[in-house]
Amino acid sequence: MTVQEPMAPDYERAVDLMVDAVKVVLFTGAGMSKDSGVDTFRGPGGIWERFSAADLATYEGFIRDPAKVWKWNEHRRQQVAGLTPHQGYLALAEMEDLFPEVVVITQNIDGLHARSGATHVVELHGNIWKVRCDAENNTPWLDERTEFPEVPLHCENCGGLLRPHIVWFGEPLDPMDTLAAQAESSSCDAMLVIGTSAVVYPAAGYPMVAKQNGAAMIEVNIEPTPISEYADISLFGKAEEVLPALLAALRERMDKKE
Ligand code: BJW
Repeated sequence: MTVQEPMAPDYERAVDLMVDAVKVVLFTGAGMSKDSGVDTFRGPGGIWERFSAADLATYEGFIRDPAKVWKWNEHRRQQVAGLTPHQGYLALAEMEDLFPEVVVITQNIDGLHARSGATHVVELHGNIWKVRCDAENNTPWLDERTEFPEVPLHCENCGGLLRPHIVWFGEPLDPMDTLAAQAESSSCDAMLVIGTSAVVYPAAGYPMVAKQNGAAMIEVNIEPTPISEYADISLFGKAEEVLPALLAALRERMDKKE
């Protein structure tokens, strides 16, 4: 599908849907980071057009060639380390001033929500800045190196393979994360669904959990997705433009109410 010109977003309607919310969930995907310079996975120019998901995003691919997977992730770390969260990220972090409870549920592994100041983030697909030992299957730890002495990385404790703390295809998500995502989605008053193609499960199911439990659903994307027909409104445009505008519209309405 080609990228369409953004339609005029209906911010007033979105504000109506959000303004009285106590809990807001911000559900994000790769499109959220696109405007900071991180590639999306699908669509024109997406990662899966140039790289093999079977090689780079499955456990079987990792065991076949761990050095290749680590090299790719070293490259992505270098890319992400040099980026700044865009204005849309800052707008989402600022929403914490407007609502009693704001929770980010993200499919992204780049850590940009935390870097932009978000305080409550559930990372469904892991974090590229964490590693764990494949042999010991232990608790992941932070490893923020952008250059590795060797690839693949090995565990200092047992000599086994270290792996990125990323959820690959066919792997279960951390039950603590899915429990949190289910609980937050089913108890929120409004969910913003930003920059996701909504095709990867179980993550793609959480917007519907929110909707089925009575939350308003506001989508932000450059083009329609499978979520669009269930959304109360879709704001079509880039995250870096739509989110600051939405924040401004929310602030204006809230200031008037005071
Ligand atoms: C913009 C923009 C701008 C662009 N502004 N917007 C049910 C049916 C069929 C299959 C399954 C099913 N349930 C499970 C499966 C299997 C599979 C799956 O869902 N496959 C589908 C693809 C068919 N799911 C899994 O395997 C999951 N595990 C699992 O189910 O385990 C079960 C199990 C239980 C018990 C024991 C064992 C197993 C795991 C999924 C892991 C996903 N991992 C990845 C990447 C890992 C690799 C890596 O990064 O190193 O996570 S895949 C990739 O997709 C990445 C993303 O988080 C994820 C979602 O993508 P996202 O974020 O939506 O990005 P895109 O690129 O798809 O979309 C970008 C969007 O942004 C687009 O809409 C653009 O329009 C928009 N956009 N610019 C705003 N400027």
